[in-house]
Amino acid sequence: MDDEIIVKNARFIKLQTIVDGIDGTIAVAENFNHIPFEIHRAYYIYNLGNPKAVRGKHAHKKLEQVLFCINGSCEIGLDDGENQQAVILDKPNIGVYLGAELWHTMKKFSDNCILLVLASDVYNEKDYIRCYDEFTDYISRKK
Ligand code: T46
Repeated sequence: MDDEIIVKNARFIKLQTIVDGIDGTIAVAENFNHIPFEIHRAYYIYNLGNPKAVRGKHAHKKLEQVLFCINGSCEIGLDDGENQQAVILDKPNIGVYLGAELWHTMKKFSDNCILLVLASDVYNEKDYIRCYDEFTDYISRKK
């Protein structure tokens, strides 16, 4: 698995943590500080007990997001239309930034996985590209 992200419009994000001794750790996400946009929606995905589940399989035209696996682990597949890469999320304070126009998948969820997503906008189905051929057409039209 790669330590560096080579696909366009993606990078790892490390949250500030405050280690409170044996009593726990706090991870902090602030707009335009740890998170490179203003957060307009947060959602989380859980009950990921199906080992064959593959989520995502789409790109967004404009939406920016940061994904954190705040419990357990999973694999995020990234594809900018030219480069493909898979990264593992398994630390609650290390997420992956997904900019616009990035095909992504989420899979290999551990039983206890909880995926937290911070998003730059509210839900809008019109922002999704859910067909891979449409995605590659969309990317090449913008070149
Ligand atoms: C993304 C990845 C990382 C809503 O109605 N409101 C919402 O806020 C969301 C997130 C989803 N939905 C509906 C849309 C679909 O009918 O829930 C259904 C499942 O959504 P989707 O198939 O897009 O779920 P994932 O897990 O493939 O993708 C989600 C986000 O939808 C997406 O924006 O980038 O997580």
